[in-house]
Amino acid sequence: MNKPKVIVTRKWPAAVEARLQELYDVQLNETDVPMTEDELKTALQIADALLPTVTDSITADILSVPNKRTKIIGNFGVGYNNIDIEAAKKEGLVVTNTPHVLTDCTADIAMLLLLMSARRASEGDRLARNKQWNGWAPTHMLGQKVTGKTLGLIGFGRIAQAMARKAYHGFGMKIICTAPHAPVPDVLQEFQATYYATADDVLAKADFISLHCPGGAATKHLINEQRLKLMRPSAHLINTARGDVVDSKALIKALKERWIAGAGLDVFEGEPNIDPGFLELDNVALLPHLGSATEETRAAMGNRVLDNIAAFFAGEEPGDRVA
Ligand code: 8YV
Repeated sequence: MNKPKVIVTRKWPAAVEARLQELYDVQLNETDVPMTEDELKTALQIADALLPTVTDSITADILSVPNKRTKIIGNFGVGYNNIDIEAAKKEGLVVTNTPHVLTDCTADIAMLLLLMSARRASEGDRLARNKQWNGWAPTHMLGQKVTGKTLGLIGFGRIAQAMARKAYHGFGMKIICTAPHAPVPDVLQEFQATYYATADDVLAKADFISLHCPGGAATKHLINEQRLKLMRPSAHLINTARGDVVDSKALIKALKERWIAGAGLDVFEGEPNIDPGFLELDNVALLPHLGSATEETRAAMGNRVLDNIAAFFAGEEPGDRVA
């Protein structure tokens, strides 16, 4: 039997690419240059499986290309707002993602940004590098204490719970959260967390807000000017979810006019472009979408995609099917 044809849109960790080469008739992307819309359309016509990432926008137009051969899209990433899921369903395509394996590393980055923002780490690093440090002083670069403060989680899925675990056990933080559905009492009990029905309740009560909801139309600009004004002037906003959950212009205004104390961002609207307004501000820590960027996690994500397509080609239900 011929091996299924698989197209990988970006460069993956070497060990996973080697496994792909053993198992499939695979087209890798050595140059790592993202594929164009036309290349993605052609890929759907010649491959049995397409393996995209967050940088590939798999639109309804691409998915409706005639004479498709592709039956499964194995997304390398837990978030799948890069794929038009309704259109994929309409085209009869199976779509999978990579949950669980990136939970802790993404929560680590959220915690890192929380600490960076609270303790003014980016600003301090810039000061040291630019030789502007004149020496220790009792009132120099004071930030905010983290231990004992209230962390408000918007969304309470796997990554939010991992963040709650680190914050509660490691930093003695008080946990409050909101999500579309109230979590089961056992889950809240682990962190003595309090659930609120709306984001507005959490925004007003927390010292740190961390976003953990999916991207897409339903959460676009969830954090807008009006909601930023609900936050405390001493509060910080952390975003490791998706850039478009936050209205960038509103956040820049909030940081500039000190409606809030600071922000830590790993994701951006229209990334890799970052609104230049952020670059002029000292009270924002910026990371280039590093949530899952560890050697262990990126390999595990690739292997998870392989498990999903292997199940599919064996005629079984893939473990992480989202469409
Ligand atoms: C991934 C992420 O690296 O998995 C996700 O949803 O945001 C990232 O951590 C990226 O999506 C890869 O496609």
